[in-house]
Amino acid sequence: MSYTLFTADIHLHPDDLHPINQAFYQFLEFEAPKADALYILGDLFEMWVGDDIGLEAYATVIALFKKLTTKGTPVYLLYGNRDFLMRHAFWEATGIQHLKEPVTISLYDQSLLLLHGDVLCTDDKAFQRMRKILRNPIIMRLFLRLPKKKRLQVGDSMRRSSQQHTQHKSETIMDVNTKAIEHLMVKHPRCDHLIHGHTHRPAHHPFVVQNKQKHRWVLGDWRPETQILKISSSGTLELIEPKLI
Ligand SMILES: [Mn+2]
Repeated sequence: MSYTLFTADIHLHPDDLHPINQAFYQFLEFEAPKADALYILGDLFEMWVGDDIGLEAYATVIALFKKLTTKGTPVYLLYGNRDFLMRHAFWEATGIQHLKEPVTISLYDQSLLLLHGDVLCTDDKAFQRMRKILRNPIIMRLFLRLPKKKRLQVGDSMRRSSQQHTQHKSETIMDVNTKAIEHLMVKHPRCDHLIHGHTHRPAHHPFVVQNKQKHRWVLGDWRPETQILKISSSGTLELIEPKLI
């Protein structure tokens, strides 16, 4: 039976020998080619501060993606809160197709709604304020014009402050907001399944909106055991741990 795979939050490290990178490379080489398609719902990279830096730093995975897409497995990706500065050279080098969130897709007769998930964390006001600034097209353009060294410095300091930020916040503040989910589902009434990552709390949450049964699937990260979503052509959805050789 054919199937499609969904993953998120791999947070690839620039060091090829990092165990997460190794696990993901194995997955791309041996598991992903068996699927009809692969969807990556954000935060594939720990940090992406420009195609000129990233394509070099992540050369191994870029080549693996190119091989996968060239051999005929479509790969789709939407931005995460860590990696939203991939531009033309990235799509070109990998053959990955860019999706803009929130995106609805139709798969094996099911209507799915996909997003990274950070926009649903509306209780974290400081995070949302920062997000708005960072995703401003003018700010992004100015940032990408900075010299390489400067971009790496800014990226590093943002990573550090994000780590501190998450250490001191309560679990509830950093989780998704129920109202935000309801609002989103009302806006997309045909979708029965919402799939996202970001919180690193893999789970299946059935819920009801306007008397209709809905499902929220949260993807896991890759630390250490991962949870990805498999949707079979028969219509079943399940969170699975990919076999890594
Ligand atoms: Mn994230």
